[in-house]
Amino acid sequence: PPRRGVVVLLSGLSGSGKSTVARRVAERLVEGSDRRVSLLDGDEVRHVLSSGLGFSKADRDTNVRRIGWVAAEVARHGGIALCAPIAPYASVRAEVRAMAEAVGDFVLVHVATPLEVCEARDRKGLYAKARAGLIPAFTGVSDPYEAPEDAELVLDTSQGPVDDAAGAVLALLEGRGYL
Ligand code: GGZ
Repeated sequence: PPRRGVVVLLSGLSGSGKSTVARRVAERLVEGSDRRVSLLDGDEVRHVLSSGLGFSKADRDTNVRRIGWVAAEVARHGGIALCAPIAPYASVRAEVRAMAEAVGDFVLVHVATPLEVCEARDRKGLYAKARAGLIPAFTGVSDPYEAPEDAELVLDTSQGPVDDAAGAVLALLEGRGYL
């Protein structure tokens, strides 16, 4: 029988390492299991699924809801959907959890790399621009991030290599019988 699908939502600040961890998990799932894997990465989603949306609370909620809907469809068909938006608001994360649990399973991973670390990395120069007031409503600087209180897993990518963080996600999936 087809195995149960699962939605993995990696939530965290810009630069926290969500996408990197999600990509590594996807690679290792594709190499090491026969599961079908979809990666709904922030950049791609914003260009295609959510083009035209900005960063108001309403637009972020719409973005995360759309990601959750697509991910739940993947899970409905027995796949593993890895999603890596900031997803700063608890209420819409709870909506995604409910959508996923209606058709499969849900795992919330809080990529809790500290703001100071994300800001020091500043790989895209966005934090500097946000501090200079050039990007309004930037998460962690001038817009909220509601830290999850219901995460199945908490990671900090400043505490070790990406492979360890990805390994923790895989171990959790394995523990739930998905690998
Ligand atoms: C936060 C922003 C903003 C603002 C542009 N606030 O490091 P990045 O560049 O690649 O990841 C960030 C991405 C966030 O989009 P998400 O779809 O993940 O956000 S949400 O879940 O809240 O809908 C960042 C860039 O877009 N970016 N402006 N104001 N991040």
